[in-house]
Order: sequence, then C-alpha cells, then structure tokens
Amino acid sequence: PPPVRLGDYQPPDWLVDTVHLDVRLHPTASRIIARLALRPNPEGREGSPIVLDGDELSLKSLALDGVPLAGTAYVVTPTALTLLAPPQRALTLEIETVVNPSANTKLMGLYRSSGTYCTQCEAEGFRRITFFPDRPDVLAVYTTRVEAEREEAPVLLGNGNPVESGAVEGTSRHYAVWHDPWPKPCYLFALVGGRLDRITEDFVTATGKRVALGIYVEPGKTERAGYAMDALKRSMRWDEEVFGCEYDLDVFNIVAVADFNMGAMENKGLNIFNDKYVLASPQTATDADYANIEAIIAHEYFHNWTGNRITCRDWFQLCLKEGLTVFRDQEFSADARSRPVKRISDVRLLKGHQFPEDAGPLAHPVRPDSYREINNFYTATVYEKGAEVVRMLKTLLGDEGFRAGMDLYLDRHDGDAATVEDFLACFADANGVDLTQFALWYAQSGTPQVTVSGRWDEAGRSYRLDVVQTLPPTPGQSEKLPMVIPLAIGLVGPDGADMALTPDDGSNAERGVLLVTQPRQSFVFRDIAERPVPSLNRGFSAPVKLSSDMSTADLLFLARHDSDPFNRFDAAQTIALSHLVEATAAARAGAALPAPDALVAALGATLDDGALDPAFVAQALSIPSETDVAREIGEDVDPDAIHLARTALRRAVSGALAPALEAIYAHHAPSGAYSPDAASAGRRALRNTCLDLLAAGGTAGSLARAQAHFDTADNMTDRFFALSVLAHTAPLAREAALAAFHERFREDPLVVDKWLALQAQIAEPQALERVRGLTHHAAFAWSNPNRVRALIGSFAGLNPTQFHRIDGAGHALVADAVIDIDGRNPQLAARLLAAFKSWRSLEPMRRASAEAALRRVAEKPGLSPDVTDIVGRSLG
Ligand code: B3K
Ligand code: ZN
Repeated sequence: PPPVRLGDYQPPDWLVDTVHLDVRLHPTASRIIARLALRPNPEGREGSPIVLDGDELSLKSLALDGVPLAGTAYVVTPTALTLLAPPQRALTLEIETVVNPSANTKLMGLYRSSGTYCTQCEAEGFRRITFFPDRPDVLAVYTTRVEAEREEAPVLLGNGNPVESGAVEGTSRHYAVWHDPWPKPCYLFALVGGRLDRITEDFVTATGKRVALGIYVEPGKTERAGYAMDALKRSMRWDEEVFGCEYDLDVFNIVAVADFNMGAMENKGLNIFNDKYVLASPQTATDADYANIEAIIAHEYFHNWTGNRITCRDWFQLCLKEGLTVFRDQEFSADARSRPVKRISDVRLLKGHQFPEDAGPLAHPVRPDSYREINNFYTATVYEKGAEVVRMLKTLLGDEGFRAGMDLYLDRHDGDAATVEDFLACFADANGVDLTQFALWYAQSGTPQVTVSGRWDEAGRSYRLDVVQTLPPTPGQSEKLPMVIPLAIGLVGPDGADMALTPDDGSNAERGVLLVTQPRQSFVFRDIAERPVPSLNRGFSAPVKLSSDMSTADLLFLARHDSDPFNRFDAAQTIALSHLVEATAAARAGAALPAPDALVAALGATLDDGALDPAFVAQALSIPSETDVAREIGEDVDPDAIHLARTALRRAVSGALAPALEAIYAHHAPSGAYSPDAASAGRRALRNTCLDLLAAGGTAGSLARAQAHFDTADNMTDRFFALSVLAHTAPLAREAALAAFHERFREDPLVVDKWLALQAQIAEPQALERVRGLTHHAAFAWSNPNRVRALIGSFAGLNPTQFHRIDGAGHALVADAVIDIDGRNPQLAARLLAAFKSWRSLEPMRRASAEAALRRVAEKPGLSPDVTDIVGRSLG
C-alpha cells in the first residue's frame, strides 16, 4: 500500500456519536456486539459510503436500524467493511464480530496476558475488536458491557464510570456496565477481565470531588503496587497545581499486565500498564525502576488532558500529545526530585537515543509528513525531541507566557481533535508573537549543528559571540531553512560568578537567552571588564550539537565553577568525549593512548566539592558510553577501538582517583532501611558509581569490595549494581554471582529480566553464545516482549562490540530474531530491527555485515508492514 500523507488529510465522511459495546469474553471466541450511532459529517463528502476499518475480524451479523442487511448492501475485505449506499441520515448500525483473544500474539486489540483479558487499541487496534472508523478524529461516547465467566474473570473493567453489574441469570457468567461520558477516539477504548488483586485509595480533587483510585495486579502482588499508587496521587495533585488540570471521572483504574508491547497506555479512566512500570519493592526494583514507575504513572495520567480531553486530529500529530506529555512528566519528576539531575538524565537519554535516530536513515521530523506504519513512529524523535520543542517554547516565552499559552490551549481545544498548528496558535495568540519560524522544529528533521566562537575585546570592554547554525540533510529533506534556536548563556568571570549581561543594541538576547534565527549571527555584550568564559546552551536550552573553540582550560574552569549545573556536568563530558575520540584513534592506529590528565583534574575537583548533591556527582563521574563516543566520531566507527579506549580511560581514572573514590564509598555506607526517595537514591548512585570506577582499576581489593557489596546488599539497587560490576569486570567471580542471583529470584520474571539483560551486555566474544543459550533457558519466552527486549534488545542496543562483531554473527543473531518474532508480533520485531539505525556510520567491514543482515531480512517473504517499513528505510 502507498504511504499515508499528512497533506492528504480529509475529514471523516461519517461521524459516530455513541458506541454501545456488548463484549462477551471467551478464551477463543469472544463475541462483540457493537451498536454505533452514525451520521453524515457536514464537513465530509456528500453521499459517501460508510467505510469501517477491520482487521482479523469474523463478521457474524450486520443490521441497519434493526433490520439485517442484505449481502448486496455491503462488502467485507480483510481491511474494511463498506456499506455501499447507506441512507444519508443519522442511523444505527449493529455489528456482531467474533475474535480469538488467545491467538492474538500481536498484542493489539483484545488479547490475553497470563489469562487476563485486556486490550491495546493505540494506534489502530480497535479495528481488531469491531468494525469502526479507526481514526482519532472520530469522537464518540462509549457505553461498554463486559461479560465473562465469573470464575475466569471476577474483575471486569471498562472506561469511565461503573454503572451496574450482576450475574447473568441461570449461568455461571456475570457482567459489568461502564459508561464514559467524555467523547473519545477509539484508540482510547479499553476493557479488562481477569482474576486480579487490587489496592484502592481515594483522591479528593481541588474542587472537592472524590475519586476512587484502583491499581489491579496479578494475585499476590499488591504489596508491590504501593509506590505506583503514591506516584499517581502526587501526579494528580501536581497537575492541578502546575497546569490547573483536574481529574474528570469518579474512578481512575490502572491494570498491570505481564505481556505488553510498550510501557503503558492512557485509555480513558483505565490505564493499562506493562507490569514492569507498576510493580516495585526494595527487594525487586532498583532506584531507576522506581524513578521510571513514577515518570510513567505520571505520563499516562497527564494524558488525561493532553491526549484524551484534547486528542490528535490524525496520527501525524502524535507529538501533540506525546511530546507535550513527556515534557509534563519531565517537569513533574524535576519537581519531585532534583531538577538539575533530572535534566542531565533526560539530555543523556536524548543524546543517546534521539540524536542517533536523527543522524541515520530512520530520521524523521517531530511531525512526520508520511508514514507506512504508524506504530513505527512512536520514536525518540516524536517523544523526546517533541518534549524539547515544548521546552524551547517555555524558554522563549518565559514561565508566564508559557502558562498563558497552555491555559488557552486547554480552554480553546477541550473536546477537540487538534493539530500542531492549533497548539502553536495558542502560544502565539496568548503572547502576541509570531511562531512561524519556530514551527520548523516540527517539520525539519536532523540535529542542528551550532558553532560558537567568542572574543573578548579588552580595549572596548565588550564580549562578542559569533554563532553559525547549519542543519544537515536528512532522508527526504536535502535543503533546510534556518531554525529558531534559543541559546541560554552566561559569561562566567574569573571569580567563577556570572557577569551581568548587557546586550548591545540589536543583539537579540533577553533573559540570558540568545535568539539565534539566522544562519550566522553575532551577539555583543557591553561592560565586560575581564575575560569571561562563556557558558553556552545552559540547561541544554536547545537540542543542538554545539561546538565551540573553547580550550580545555576553559572547560575545566566551567566544570569547577559554572553556576549552571547542567553545563558543569557537560564541560567534564566534553573533556571526556574529546579524550575518548583521540584515544580511539590512537587505539585503532596501535599507538600509545593519551593520558587523561584534564579529565582526571575535572573529576577530582567534582569529588572534592563537598557541597554538591550526591546524585549530581554520580552523573558527573559517569564516563560517556561507547555509544556516545561512536556518535561523536560519527563515521568509520570501530566499536572495538572505542571499547579499548574507554576501558583504558576508566582504568586510568580509577588509578588516579582511588583514594577519593574510596573515601566517598565509605562515607555513603547505607544507614537504616532502604527508601526509594531521591536523596537516598542519589547517595546510592554515588556510592555505586565509586564502586564501579574503583573496580575498573581491576585490583584485587576493588573486586573484593564489589563481591562484598553484592553479598551484603539488602536491596535490589545495590545487589544488582554489584552484580553488574562483577559481571563486567570480574570474570572469575561472575558465574557464581550470576547463579546466586538467579537462584534467589528465579520466580520473579521482572528480576530475571535484569539477569538476562546484564548477560547480554557483557563485552566479550562469548556473549553471543551466552545470549543464544539463554534463548533456550526456561526463564525466556519469545512471546513475551519484556523477555525479548531484556535479552535481544539489550544485546543489540547496549553491547556494541558484540552486536557489531566483525564476523557479522551479532548482526545475524538479531536479524534471525527479528524474522522469527515478526511472524508473531510485528511491532516488537520492528522495534528490535531499529537497533540497526546507525549502521551506516560503522567502518566498512561491519557496515557490510549490517547491510547483509538487513538485506536478508528484506528478502524474507511475508514480512509484516512494520518490519518492511523499517528495513526499507534503513536500507533506503
Ligand atoms: N500512547 C501510548 C503508546 C502507544 C504505542 C502504540 N504503538 C503510551 C504513551 O505514550 O503514553
Ligand atoms: Zn504518551
């Protein structure tokens, strides 16, 4: 089929006002009777047929206004049901379909997860339940009756509020009716039926309405749902306080299931979650797991306004809900934890995932203009870069201007299926500004490259910054226009304090933010009596690749003194990265590796600064990943050389800083019971980072410390961190530790996933055989996305030397897995295949092997549209 294009958008010809669903759950033959109240759309084409999407549905009966339709009145194909000449007036269609939830391995539509019936409809899963105009701009009010064997599914849930429930007379079945008063697109539909335990709490909204909150989990797991409940209540309060958004139903339910294609889903009033992002206990979850749970609970909850009350006109507008909602969850976590540390970890994620996407064959705009398979556009670009674009709006307009724009958006578009233009117009209108050029952030793909050089004019007591922006060509976009780049800056004086910024007339700079809008532009500041060090793109105000002519000495100065914590972190990272690029070149040439004196000095200063937040220090001590270095090198990448350079750097840093690292390790020894709060997590992160860096030295003492850390840990964060250190740096202790860990947690799939993922990441040639062996382990299941992502996803995404083995065996393993998985779960297969996104930047041998693997996938007959799309663009 041809791609879907943004420019081809047409309003729907028919609208649906109400949907009544009667769903009779059965393991292999669930029956869905849908009653749709349809009417012609005055904005649609006159006299059009009714075309309803369908996918793998078995149609049992069809009636119009209560009268069965003659076989000549409609046509059914594998993808649609068309009523050829319907009366052009309001009418009711009754459609009866049967589906097999047990055979639904795609995990889209109605399926079963460990026996629980659940649904996933975004993006186009509702058409796998009944025939329907499956597009986000058809909004209807839903009433759902769910019926099942009481024994099999004592819990029956739907969207909205509960209306009634009871026994089905004379049978072993029961039912529940749910009604959702808020019109919604069908992708937000959900139902659940199963044997589940729950925890409940009440939440009273800002205007005093009581909401019954419920979290449903597999029997026996309620104790692990408490943190998610706490995060939910905090999210609800925060959204009232920060965005004025109040919850709008009597109940809010979350259900955790074990088989899920992504993180979670924001179905109206009935969020369904991957249980990985709900279940947590000190013994089974790490600090990072707790932080993820908090963020994803918040994210899905925040969709209630940004996504549900205001939805998307079409799937091209996906960033309208996702980018905005990621921005909102990032802000929530920043308020709940440390703002600078949250910003640092968000930017690391952006650079680690989105920058490579934007630099490779899968690059696409935040708002794509065409797609073949929409599920392939739930990407780091739409989500993470989409959030950066919203953040830039806030930087440009200021806190109040941003809030005014948001208020207008929430007010003006409540109940709408909106577009990016609608969104931007609210900010433009509320602030009296023109955002035409800014809108290019949604349309142009690729990461802008910004080059800055600074010059202090001693005689004129002024400082001048010359800024050049370029945007590299990306697939389908060879010519680019200049972007609006809000570059937050400071000029740091010799005493380490920020100097007052007095922009010269004509310099486009306000509140410390340079407004870069031209290909080249200069900014001049007056009354600069001493030579400053410029601190550029503070807080990572713009998602750009910045390069400057700054000396190592200046970077060291910033690493010690910058008042902007992000740039303090970033200065040391820049030093580390340039060292690693140089060392990688040396390693490839077989030359001696350079000494990392500057980095050791920067990290040493950070360690010595007792005033810093431990969580920040932990981030600042982290050595850029191998993927970071590969991205920085950009072409002709040799992962083995990078690994060698990075391992040597870690050893050198370890040796040089051992006393300080040991002292901090000892200082942060745990006291008291485990608590997942941010401050405690920060101390653990710092202590564990010290443990890891010390172990990188490879001394007997440092490995014994790691072993003791593992043996005495009383929580998963410490236990798993020590296990990782042992697995990566202590081959002799590795197997016993892995075995002990597995023995202890063998009944706990989410913990076993950590064990799988860790083994997949070991940077040794045996990793491949180990991964292959683990696919036959009793704990592994190809049908469960969490297992597959843990083992195969970690191998492809987090083990660059072994995935990119020069003999091609790593590429082949992932390609084989993709081909195999595609037959069951195309979304999962496509996601895995996207691990090849940077293949063109590899050195020629590995590039040839990656290309061969991709071609082998491409030539496989019967590929899904999902994999066909990814492989086509990857090779394109
Ligand atoms: N909106 C869902 C993602 C759906 C993915 C469909 N392939 C979760 C989220 O972003 O909140
Ligand atoms: Zn989302």
